[in-house]
Amino acid sequence: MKILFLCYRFNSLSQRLYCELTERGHEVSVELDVHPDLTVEAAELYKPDLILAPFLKRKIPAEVWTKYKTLIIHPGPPGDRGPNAIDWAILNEKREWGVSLIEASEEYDAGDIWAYRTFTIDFKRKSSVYRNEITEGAVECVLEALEKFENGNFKPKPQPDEYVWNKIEKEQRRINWETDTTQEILKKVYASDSQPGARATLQGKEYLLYNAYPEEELKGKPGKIIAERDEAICIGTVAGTVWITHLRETDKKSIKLPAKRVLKNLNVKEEKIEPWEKVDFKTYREIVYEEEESIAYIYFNFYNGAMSTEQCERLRRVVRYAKKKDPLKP
Ligand code: THG
Repeated sequence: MKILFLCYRFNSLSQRLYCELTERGHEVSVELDVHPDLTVEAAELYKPDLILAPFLKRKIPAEVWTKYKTLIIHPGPPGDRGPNAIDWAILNEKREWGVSLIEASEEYDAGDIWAYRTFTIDFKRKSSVYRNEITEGAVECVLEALEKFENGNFKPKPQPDEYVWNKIEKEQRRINWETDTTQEILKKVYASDSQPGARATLQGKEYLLYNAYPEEELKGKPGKIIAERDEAICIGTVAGTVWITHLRETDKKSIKLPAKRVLKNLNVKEEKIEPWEKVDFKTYREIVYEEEESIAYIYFNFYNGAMSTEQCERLRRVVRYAKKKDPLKP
């Protein structure tokens, strides 16, 4: 089949679907959403059998979806509509969530359902839900819908009673150090993970916060930075502390970096934990070394999957430790 992808960006889900479909012999063309006129033109030039929108924020012009069957991946269960769907799911502590393949219509996400999957999400960060549960579910939905479409006699189902989300306002992602519990702080950072970040004041200035971890040992005053570890910072809450690994200044040109590089005058204690130390409380650990039945395991959970020079060096140190240790010779 000739399939046209309409996407805001060729993101991880779009790339995954591209591979799944081309591997099955489909011809896929990708059109980025630059302007509605270009979308119309792309459809007219390519004349696809089917249009898929794996990751799209803007309206597909009626000229397109009335002429070509157009299916949209929505990161929520049937009946759920609107932007920031996963963010809302996390903020509202939903346990049951889903992904739907919705036929494009005039109203956002209000069209009939071609396929959907449901799953449980237990207090996870947005990027993890998107890249795992949503992506796996979306692939299954798309393959199922292609079969239904090729068979030719499938009638998609109207949506159940809808719930329409609004766009989340900046203020709803703001951390209030004086009143938010650690759980509420984690929730706001998890819901805003990767993009756009949770807002908070640190050292009298506003920042966007990313990648939070609970901490059970250290204590500190709400909103005060009390320690650092591997370029992450530990901040006091009303009842404990929380780790934040990445920060961004709020102006448009700034970029997300390890917290210690963004806060130029950080002067707090380094709370070091060696990767091979046994720790039985929740905390932030960038690299963990474990041994089991003469096998050494090194876990390195680097944010966004890219390594900085410093992280390479920290990892190399642990690899050296493992090599020297030679667990085969007790
Ligand atoms: N039909 C048509 N086009 C579509 C969809 C559709 N394009 C993609 C879209 N679904 C994906 N879902 C949504 C749902 C709601 C909103 C955007 C995409 C939305 N947007 C706000 C607005 O336009 O005012 C802006 C929110 C934001 O910027 O984040 O509400 O079903 N034809």
